[in-house]
Amino acid sequence: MRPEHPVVLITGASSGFGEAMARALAAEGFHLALGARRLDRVQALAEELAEAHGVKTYAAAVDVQDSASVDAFTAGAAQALGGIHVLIANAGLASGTFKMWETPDADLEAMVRTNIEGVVKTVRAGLPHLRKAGWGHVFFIGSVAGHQPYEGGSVYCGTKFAVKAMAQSLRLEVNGEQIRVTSVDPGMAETEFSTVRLKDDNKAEAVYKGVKPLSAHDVAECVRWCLMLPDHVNIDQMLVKCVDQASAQKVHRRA
Ligand code: NDP
Ligand code: 8X3
Repeated sequence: MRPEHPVVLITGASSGFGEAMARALAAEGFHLALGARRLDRVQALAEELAEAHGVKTYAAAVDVQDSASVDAFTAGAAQALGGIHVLIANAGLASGTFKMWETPDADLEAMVRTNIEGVVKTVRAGLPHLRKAGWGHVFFIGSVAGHQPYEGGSVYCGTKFAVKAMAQSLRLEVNGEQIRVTSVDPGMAETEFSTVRLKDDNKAEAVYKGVKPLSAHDVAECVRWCLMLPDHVNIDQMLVKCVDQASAQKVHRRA
């Protein structure tokens, strides 16, 4: 049965979607475990939301590439908050816009180890707590890039196709348990994503020029809506794009 105040664990809560999800779910009375590598940011957010909404919060530094770090974050969160009911495996990144044969090892490893291995490590550490509670919801954050590959995105798109496959597999694996599995797959959204990918603020700004992209809040609302549906309703997959984006590569720009 759904607890009155479920505990949500969010990776990548220091900016973008993760931060916006924390804000949206705190307003609904969810207790929060917030993790990212930038501890100062998740700590400040946790303090702000606890104060504003009277929810319990736990913040810790976590690197999702590292099993021991994920295990420690998860165990610390469960102990501090009395359990975990919802996992949001959100931490992720694109690094560069290389063609496959140009991709440097560092960028290849950053994407694969964060977007694929980090998701597995997050779910692997968190799932026992959902099972113990007998009620749970796992969110994967995929992408339009996991539906429509594009040039310069071979590795990133590959990781997001993998996220889509992992969500589908997990749904089969937990069938029979009260654990919902949802993949929320956004199109272009203005967060720190493009700055991280392009390592240049001006180039990042140009990605959204003449377009009204999704905001982090828009994506957080999708997660909140899936979560608030009755327990027997599972949204498997939600592909969400701004109106100006018709596909991964077809974007309408105003002058
Ligand atoms: P941001 O760059 O704003 O946020 C990414 C978050 O991931 C940060 O909080 C960052 O925190 C965290 N992160 C990155 N690497 C690690 C790591 N090794 N361990 C722990 N945390 C990590 O981007 P978004 O909010 O846009 O991205 C969130 C997710 O959404 C990603 O999976 C991305 O692929 C996906 N996405 C983004 C879209 C977009 O257009 N913005 C569209 C579709 C999907 P820190 O650096 O502090 O560790
Ligand atoms: C991020 C969106 O289109 O840059 O996943 O790949 S896109």
